[in-house]
Amino acid sequence: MFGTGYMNKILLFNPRSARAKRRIPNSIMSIAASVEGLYEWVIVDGNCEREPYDKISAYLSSGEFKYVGFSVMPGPSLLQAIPLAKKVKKQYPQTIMVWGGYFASNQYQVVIQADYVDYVIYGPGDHAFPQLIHALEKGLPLQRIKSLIYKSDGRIIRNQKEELIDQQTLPSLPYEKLNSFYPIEKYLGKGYLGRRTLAYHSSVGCPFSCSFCAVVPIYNARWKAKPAAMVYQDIKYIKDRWHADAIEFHDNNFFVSEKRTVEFSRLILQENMTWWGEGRIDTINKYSDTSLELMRKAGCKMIFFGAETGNDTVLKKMNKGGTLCADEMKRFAARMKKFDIIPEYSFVLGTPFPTKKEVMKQIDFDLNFIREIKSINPDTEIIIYVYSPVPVEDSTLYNEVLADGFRFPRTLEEWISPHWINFDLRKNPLTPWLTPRMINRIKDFETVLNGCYSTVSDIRLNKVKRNILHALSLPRYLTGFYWRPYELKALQILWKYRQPEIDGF
Ligand code: B12
Ligand code: SF4
Repeated sequence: MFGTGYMNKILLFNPRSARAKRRIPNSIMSIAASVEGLYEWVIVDGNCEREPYDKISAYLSSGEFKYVGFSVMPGPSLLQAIPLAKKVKKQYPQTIMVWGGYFASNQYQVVIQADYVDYVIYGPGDHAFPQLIHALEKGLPLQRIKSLIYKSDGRIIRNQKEELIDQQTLPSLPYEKLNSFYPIEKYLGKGYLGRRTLAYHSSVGCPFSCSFCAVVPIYNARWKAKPAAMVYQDIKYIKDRWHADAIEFHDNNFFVSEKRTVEFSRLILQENMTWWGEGRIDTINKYSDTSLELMRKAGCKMIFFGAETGNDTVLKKMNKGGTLCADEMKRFAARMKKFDIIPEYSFVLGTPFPTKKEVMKQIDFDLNFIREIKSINPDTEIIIYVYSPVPVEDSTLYNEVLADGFRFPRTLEEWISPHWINFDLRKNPLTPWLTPRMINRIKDFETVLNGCYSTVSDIRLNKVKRNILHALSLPRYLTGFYWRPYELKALQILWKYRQPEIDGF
């Protein structure tokens, strides 16, 4: 059954987000799934197009498209999303522009104020998007559409947020149709995990409320997952149809339920696939040895963990929750050695303190803590972020940040200035308490650390290059002399050293 004819087709756009490796665009695919069978839709993926606007314009000039949906996360994808949305609205003013995704949800005020965005859906769009299109098609009121933000008489209206959707009720993603726009094989990238890596998203939200995390304002400490059997079925289908041999789970917190992880591991065991996901140290540390052994046997090769800091007081300020503490991080790094699962520890450096001296002291404390983790389990991969505030309202950390004078941009255009793009990349944020000296200290350490222990996920970096980097950086690492490691930086640029935190995992 298709809407009311040809004039209400939907164009869904996924702006370019990665420099190289493409991934199945699960966000925009979920939105496509939500209108599949109801309205005609097409996908334009900025990651697969040299000039996405040409493709968009070719569709829109047919006059058959009424709705344009943009999936917008922060960072470099804004560099396409913002100018292209503006251009679409200018050239095709009759189209209705809807934005969704993490950026649109967390920064909705600035998004909805742009005169080229008509509607924002904050949080999951699986129900809200088809409901919005239906209401617009039928001229129905919008007040009851949960998670919708719109303008009315110059005011911004933010409807009530929808409860989390039971994930097993959601339709399967329209892979075959995506394949008709862009070959799925091209989305199954070669990487550390395998030759054909599938990106899969099996749960939404997270049960925790860390005050630096973008998941919190959207999901408010709630988590819902697809059952293990459903996850397995989807993966098996892609494996059989397109020969995927590895899986990147894109869930914010894949491992919340030991039972589900174990069930999934039992099912996937026979498929000979490798996989990776994100979890919490204190959650997985409560898994039994038997579960961890099974996971490894079933292909779990590496797990990403938010370690954040080695300072328990800062963990508290971050509202990290659970039982996570520096001591557990150390014990867990040691425990993972036994199972041959690589722990990937991510740290958030540069949180605010009353004085600059204290900020610097904490940075140095964390750098030393990272070294300690490396000495306990040298295989631990280290990811370093610099704290970039997210609007977690009413959290101690965010309130402190506002009191320190931090402000988000007031227009969408400002978000695409180079320093705000860097802010999004969580590498060089413009927080008032960080000085260039502090940022350099973090970056210099990171360069030396990456030289000494190059990430295993950079598959292009051969043994010879690794050895050269290691030999060159070792004296610096051993003596703690990180200052201006230009020689290492030059080699990393020359060899296009891959940073998982920027290029994806
Ligand atoms: C895959 C991924 C990427 C991919 C690219 C994805 C792509 N678009 O092609 C790569 C690896 C390149 C990447 C990079 C970055 N990412 Co990223 N990424 C993710 C990840 C892991 C999965 C996204 C996904 O597929 N989700 C599955 C879908 C189903 O969920 P969803 O996106 O929320 O979509 C739902 C709703 O948002 C909404 N929706 C989404 N789009 C639309 C569109 C419309 C029209 C509507 C109506 C609704 C709607 O409905 C969907 C279905 O319910 C998320 C974390 C996560 N679990 O979501 C982080 C995440 C989005 N990334 C994040 C960040 C910060 C980045 C980076 C900026 C920095 C970094 N260092 O990681 C880089 C920069 C790249 C860039 N933006 O250009 C943050 C965003 C934080 C924030 N402040 O908002 C997240 C949340 C991770 C995190 N927990 O911190 N990322
Ligand atoms: S545990 Fe991870 S995903 Fe969950 S709120 Fe904290 S940082 Fe975010």
